[in-house]
Amino acid sequence: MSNAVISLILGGGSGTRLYPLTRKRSKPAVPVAGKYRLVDIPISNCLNADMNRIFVLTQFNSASLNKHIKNTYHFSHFSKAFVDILAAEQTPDNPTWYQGTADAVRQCLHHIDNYEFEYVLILSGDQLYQMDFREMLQHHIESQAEVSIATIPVNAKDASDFGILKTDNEGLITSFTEKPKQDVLAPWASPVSDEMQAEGRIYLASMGIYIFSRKTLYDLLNGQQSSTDFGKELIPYAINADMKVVSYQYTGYWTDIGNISSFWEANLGLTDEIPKFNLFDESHIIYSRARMLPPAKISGTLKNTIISDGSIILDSHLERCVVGIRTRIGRNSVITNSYVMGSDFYQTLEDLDRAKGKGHPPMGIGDNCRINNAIIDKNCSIGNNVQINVGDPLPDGDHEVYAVKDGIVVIKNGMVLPDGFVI
Ligand code: ADQ
Ligand code: ADP
Repeated sequence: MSNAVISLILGGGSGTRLYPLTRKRSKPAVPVAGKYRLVDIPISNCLNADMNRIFVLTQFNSASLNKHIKNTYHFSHFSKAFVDILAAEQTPDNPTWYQGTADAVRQCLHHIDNYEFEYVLILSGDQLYQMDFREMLQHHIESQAEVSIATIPVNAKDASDFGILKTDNEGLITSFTEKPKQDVLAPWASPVSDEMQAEGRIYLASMGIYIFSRKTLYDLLNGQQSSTDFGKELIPYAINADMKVVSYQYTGYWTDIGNISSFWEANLGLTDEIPKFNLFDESHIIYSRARMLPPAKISGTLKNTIISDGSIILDSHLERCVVGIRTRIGRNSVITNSYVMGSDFYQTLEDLDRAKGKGHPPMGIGDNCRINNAIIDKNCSIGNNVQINVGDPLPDGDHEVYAVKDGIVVIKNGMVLPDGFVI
């Protein structure tokens, strides 16, 4: 049945919630877990389910996304598999960017028209989870659904960030409200298992993962031309129009990583002794670019820390950190609760001389630094004796070399922090 599916990954709108990580790249290209990009997560879930005809819909077509997809997802000439990027494009009929998730899919329909498929799997590009979409498809077929929505129980605090729904005893969705405010939440509680009840997870949330039967998707998108968003308009419309919209309840780990604090937490969660998201599961491989980097070389001390290929860590101490590819860290630095994304390339001796001539430190992190609760974007040069976020809590704000969001300092891509810089 997997051959009957086309997958569409919603790669992101303006990307403001992940700013400044999306300052120079589209959201799907944001590095995650040291060596992957956000888009690798939904693509890998599709490939693991043998659903290997995949489009990534993105608002802008950054060079790094293109390059990553082109360099990573190669398939045999004998298969029909592909991963293609569809960037918002101006056409004579459509002079605008994607106006929302449903509009993005509507504007791409002409690209998928000519393929053979019966179902369209629509995925968000900013979630961390390992789900077998074959089970969801099976459920969609067996329940003769027109639309299936993957759902998960959440607590009251989180419920306002999601589409919340209610079902009948057969799992048919009877009502849906997009991101309800806290004061109107109470009537939206659903019966859940004892375990979920004990955790206060009594609201059934949409995971933003949909399967549409082909005709249903075309009818809805063509019939409701003014609907631009799935959660806000099209899904509530389909339910109110008595279409068969079914809940597929998921019980595994799933988290939305659409903003800086959830992104930071999800990455650092990977350093737990038994992480909720399992990078080591051979039946759910997360694919990424094979880079032929040398192994990491470490002479410091590490606690609950992930180190990616090609890194060089001298005598420093790291605790609860994710360290990305090609990271260089000097001596006597202490880094805690941070995601250091690493570098896209190694500096040559000539590069280093040139940088020195400009008074710039080498790429990576120097000696005697103290860094806490931070995300260091790629290709940053952080000098010696730099302190980041080790003093009083910092207010949110956007500055030239960094931004603070929810108390987390994000050093922008490629920035240079001279010796002694304090944030
Ligand atoms: P949100 O995630 O808040 O809620 P939205 O901002 O529409 O919804 O994003 C869904 C996905 O589409 C994200 O991956 C986003 O980056 C991407 N996206 C948004 N606009 C886009 C555009 N113009 N072009 C391409 N991609 C775009 C949705 C549902 C909720 C549900 C949550 C679960 O609306 O009902 O609970 O997902 O996370
Ligand atoms: P990865 O997948 O390893 O993160 P990408 O190929 O997506 O890497 O990005 C690497 C980026 O770094 C590319 O844009 C590449 O052109 C750039 N790059 C590689 N070497 C250098 C260099 N010496 N100086 C500047 N940019 C470089």
